Amino acid sequence: MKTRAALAFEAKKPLEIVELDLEGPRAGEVLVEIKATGICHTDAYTLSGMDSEGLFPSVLGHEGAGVVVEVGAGVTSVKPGDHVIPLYTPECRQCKSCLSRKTNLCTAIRGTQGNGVMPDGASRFSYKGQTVYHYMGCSTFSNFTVLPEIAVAKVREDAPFDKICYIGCGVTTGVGAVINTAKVEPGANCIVFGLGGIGLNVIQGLRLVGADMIVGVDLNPDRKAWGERFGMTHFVNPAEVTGDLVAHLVELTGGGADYTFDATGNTTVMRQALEACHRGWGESIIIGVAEAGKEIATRPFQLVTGRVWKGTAFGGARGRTDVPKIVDWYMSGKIEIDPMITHILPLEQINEAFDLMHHGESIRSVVVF
Ligand code: NAD
Ligand code: AHE
Ligand code: ZN
Repeated sequence: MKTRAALAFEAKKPLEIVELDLEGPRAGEVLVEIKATGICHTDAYTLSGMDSEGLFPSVLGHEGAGVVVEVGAGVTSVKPGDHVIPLYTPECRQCKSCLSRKTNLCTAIRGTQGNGVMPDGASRFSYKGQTVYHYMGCSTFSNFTVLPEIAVAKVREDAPFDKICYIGCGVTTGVGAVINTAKVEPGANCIVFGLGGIGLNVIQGLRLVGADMIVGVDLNPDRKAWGERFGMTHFVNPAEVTGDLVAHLVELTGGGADYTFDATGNTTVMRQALEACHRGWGESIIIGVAEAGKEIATRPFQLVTGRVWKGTAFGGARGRTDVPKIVDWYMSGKIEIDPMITHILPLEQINEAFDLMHHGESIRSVVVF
């Protein structure tokens, strides 16, 4: 079949709207009509050419929602007509990682996913006879895409696609980092670095669990009002701090934070986030993705004296189990999504969504098909 898609021909170039060829689902796979997709900073990161797994030409996008159109042989958990959210972190419920109950990082298809192909080693996308790669196992910048059955979460049918697509990455990552990874307790003092599409969801997660102090740190002064809108109690703009930022944050939080979160992807900020933790028990959660070649550093003393460095992918969420629950939380008003979706655009304007992100003018842009 043919599908309209925004194709990344090569790094650093605008996406081009083209008609691709798409093969149907094979055994264990589903064909999904994508109705809406968010644009996450990770898409921009891969398009920048700094992702060590970045492949071109490819169909980017990993924050979608849509409807199952067709299923391949042996598929039992979803059927045509079901509403689904694609999962870049699948949940096979059979691999060592899924069975460990210690991680959400299912390993069933991670190898082929990182190579831009389906589990059988081939791509379903092509353009004028040339292979086009899948991205993060999702490729939601295409109107139709093929996914393994284990990489879709079935969700309720009354939830709006143009809002719940954000649960496919940003919402789940931010809220999940608080609940699943840090396991923040009521009354905690916390600092969130980077108040964008992910960081604001960390903030609303902290409000949800009853954190006391929610400090937001961002270089963009416009983010103060955004943070306050979702529960931030204090705002710090590093550009306005005289002296050392870490010392300022340690003093503000009465000796350091119980939990800090990096949602910038900047390795200098990651160090600041670790060192702004309270001596003896503070935990710092890395959410941001840094470019190939970047490394994090701190004095071992920081860890010897009880600070803990952790990371989180997809907020520690087990997609097929947790994503339908997060959709319920949104539908019941427990978490907010609508105000964070600042721009809705047609596919033809998808490059504007990247510009808005880079200029700090959007929280989340969503493309509707
Ligand atoms: P975004 O562009 O919407 O937000 C980033 C924010 O960080 C902006 O508000 C920006 O002003 C701020 N910022 C940048 N540099 C800063 C600095 N030095 N100090 C303070 N603030 C700074 O991006 P996003 O979509 O929210 O993504 C954030 C990061 O999270 C990216 O690195 C992205 O790749 C990553 N991410 C990780 C996961 C995961 O599963 N671990 C999931 C989604 C996104
Ligand atoms: N290919 C990248 C990996 C970047 C990365 O860490 N991705 C996150 C999701 S970001 C979503 O916006 C993730 O899920 N990581 C776990 C995994 O298995 O990739 C690189 O930098 O090499
Ligand atoms: Zn993402």
